[in-house]
Amino acid sequence: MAVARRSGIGVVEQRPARRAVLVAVQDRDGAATSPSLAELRRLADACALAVAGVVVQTRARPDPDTYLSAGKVAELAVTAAVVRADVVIAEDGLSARQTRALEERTGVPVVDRATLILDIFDRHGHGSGVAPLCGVDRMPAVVLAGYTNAGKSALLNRLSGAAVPSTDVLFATLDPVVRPVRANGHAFALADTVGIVRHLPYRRVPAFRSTLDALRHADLTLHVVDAAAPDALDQISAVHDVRREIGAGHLPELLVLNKVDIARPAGLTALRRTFPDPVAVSARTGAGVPALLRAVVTRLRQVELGAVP
Ligand SMILES: Nc1nc2c(ncn2[C@@H]2O[C@H](COP(=O)(O)OP(=O)(O)OP(=O)(O)O)[C@@H](O)[C@H]2O)c(=O)[nH]1
Ligand SMILES: [Mg+2]
Repeated sequence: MAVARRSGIGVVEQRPARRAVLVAVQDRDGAATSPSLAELRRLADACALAVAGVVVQTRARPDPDTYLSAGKVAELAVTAAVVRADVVIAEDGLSARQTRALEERTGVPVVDRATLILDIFDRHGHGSGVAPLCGVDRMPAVVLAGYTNAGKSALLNRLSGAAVPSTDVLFATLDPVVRPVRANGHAFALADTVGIVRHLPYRRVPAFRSTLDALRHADLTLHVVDAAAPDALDQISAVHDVRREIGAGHLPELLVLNKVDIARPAGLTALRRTFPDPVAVSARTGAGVPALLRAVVTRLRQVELGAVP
């Protein structure tokens, strides 16, 4: 892939994909590290958009009317024109007024990070209320779901090489992420989600909203189970209850027995007896991961979305 650099407008990748310009407002600390801008790049990648330019403004908070200052809006408009951008993607959530202001001044559709994530999960491009960005290039959406502490984030890291915090704390993940994964000639978008626990009114907890959306729109759910937990069977039931409750019970699910490095053989046998076709892995050691990727690709083919050019 040819890569060219032009001063002031970031990296221009020359390939036949739709082009996006990323735009962000960051305080001084954020500008130095910018993990969420790196994530926005990966999201654009998951959506088969080429990042053709990046415009960052250093200021305490976004302008309530125009998101950026007048000078930066002008820079964004020039950048979008120079790279012939198909879309501008903002790191922050945008109000309708900010979106309109940026679209008027750049002449290019403007979306925010949340819309991009919804688009990745929206098979038909209707849910987010905008024209689909991912369109025919959309990758299948695979969701890591499961009881809290099962190892979802650890598995996302293992499968995608990403650095998502994975710690022995309940609800370690409260800001779920999506990463592109390429395996065996196929590509899919893999999403982490917030862990499920028993007896929670999910619909009323805002932090769960994106998890519930992801579960409802997934092409395939990887139901991650802590196979070392003494109550693993109950945890599986709790997750199945939630899936049913939100109307996602009938969608394709692959059961992934995680932590096989520390699970007791008797516990594994009991799980295998109850669930016929699980894949056993260890996110920690990597055992079983190639078989898991093969199983994901096979299941995606079965749901007729696996073949990504
Ligand atoms: N031994 C072992 N530990 C694991 C494995 N996978 C994850 N863990 C540990 O289990 C704990 C929970 O892992 P996470 O990846 O944070 O679990 P999660 O499902 O994302 O948890 P929440 O986001 O809180 O719902 C961490 O201490 C991990 O290091 C594994 O395969 N083997
Ligand atoms: Mg997590």
